[in-house]
Amino acid sequence: MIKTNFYAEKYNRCNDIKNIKILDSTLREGEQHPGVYFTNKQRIQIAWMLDYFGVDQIEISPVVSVDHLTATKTIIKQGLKADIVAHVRALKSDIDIALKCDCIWIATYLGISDIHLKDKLRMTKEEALERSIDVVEYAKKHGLKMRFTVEDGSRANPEFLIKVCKAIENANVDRISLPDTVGILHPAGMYRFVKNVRSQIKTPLDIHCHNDVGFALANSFAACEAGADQIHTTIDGIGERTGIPSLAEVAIALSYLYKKKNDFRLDMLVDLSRLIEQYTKIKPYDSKPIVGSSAYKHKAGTHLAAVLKNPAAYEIIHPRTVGNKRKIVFGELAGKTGAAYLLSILGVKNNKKIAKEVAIALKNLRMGDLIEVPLDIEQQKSN
Ligand code: HCA
Ligand code: CU
Repeated sequence: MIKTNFYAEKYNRCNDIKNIKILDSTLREGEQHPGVYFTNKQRIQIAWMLDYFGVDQIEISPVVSVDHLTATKTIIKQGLKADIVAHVRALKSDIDIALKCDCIWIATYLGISDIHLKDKLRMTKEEALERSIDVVEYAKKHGLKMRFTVEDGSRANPEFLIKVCKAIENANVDRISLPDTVGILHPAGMYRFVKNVRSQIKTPLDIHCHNDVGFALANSFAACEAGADQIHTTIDGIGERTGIPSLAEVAIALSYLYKKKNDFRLDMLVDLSRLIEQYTKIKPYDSKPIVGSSAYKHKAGTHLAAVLKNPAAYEIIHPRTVGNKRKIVFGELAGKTGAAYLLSILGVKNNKKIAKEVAIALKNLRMGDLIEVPLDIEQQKSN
């Protein structure tokens, strides 16, 4: 069991949460992010790395282009541990394309909110219900494992949502995805939304949260507390508009805050993020949790003084655990301890007076962050 803090762990205790799985959708939702397009070689490499990292399912859409169809087929042939889920529209013709890939898992989606039915699909509720049952029966008849996504579920009439869920459950759907497609719910709202479904439906539930207001991560866990057992992520959280929760944040929250046992190779998280940065040219902002370049930088003099004694004073997880690096930043906030440390790195030892003067000089220079150096205090102590 990973220890973080006795008291915090008491606050965080959460008995009713199950073992949560991760479906990564970098290759499907991620490619819906503006400007993102992977080559097939990149898609295959991303799938391998996600599998090695330890996600449970990897989602890709074979219907977007001929290239995507080839990528889906090739990735399925690799025999990875993770299930490869072919994401398609709720159309028999799309399911036929998925079947050509020799997939075991498919996911189909159909908008069921009034706005999607009326203005996007121009369909009545009865037609949508019939279509949902039809596609599930069709997929099951072909021996597929199937997830059905009630798209825009958080804005759908709850009675209709339950009606669709019950009908597809009766048709033997294997999983149901409850998406907050436009990121409109807050965590308590998400809890009630999922709880209502959970109390009437037995089928395992996925949760797919969009981040339009910044609640995607919190909502995903609120949904799990209400009974969902698989969270959708992408590397760095890329996706339509503002995306969905990032794999790194979900994996770390699961392991450290919710204390769920898993075999994730957490030390790959920064590598995964850098890989996506290289392929998409989208640099994660520096303060992005876990993978950001500032996630383990310490700057204020009081922080430096504490971190030099024990980094846990300001870090809950060792940077090496997630593949990141700790750095200390010397500038106008460095203070005496920071200045003394800077001097020691430069070979000037035990000079309190100079350290004081350097601290004042750094402050007077008003140049912000002058210099950054890596700090591997554990390594230094062991030398
Ligand atoms: C989309 C829809 C979707 C589907 C989610 C899911 C959403 O972008 O086409 O299949 O679980 O946000 O509703 O991504
Ligand atoms: Cu989505």
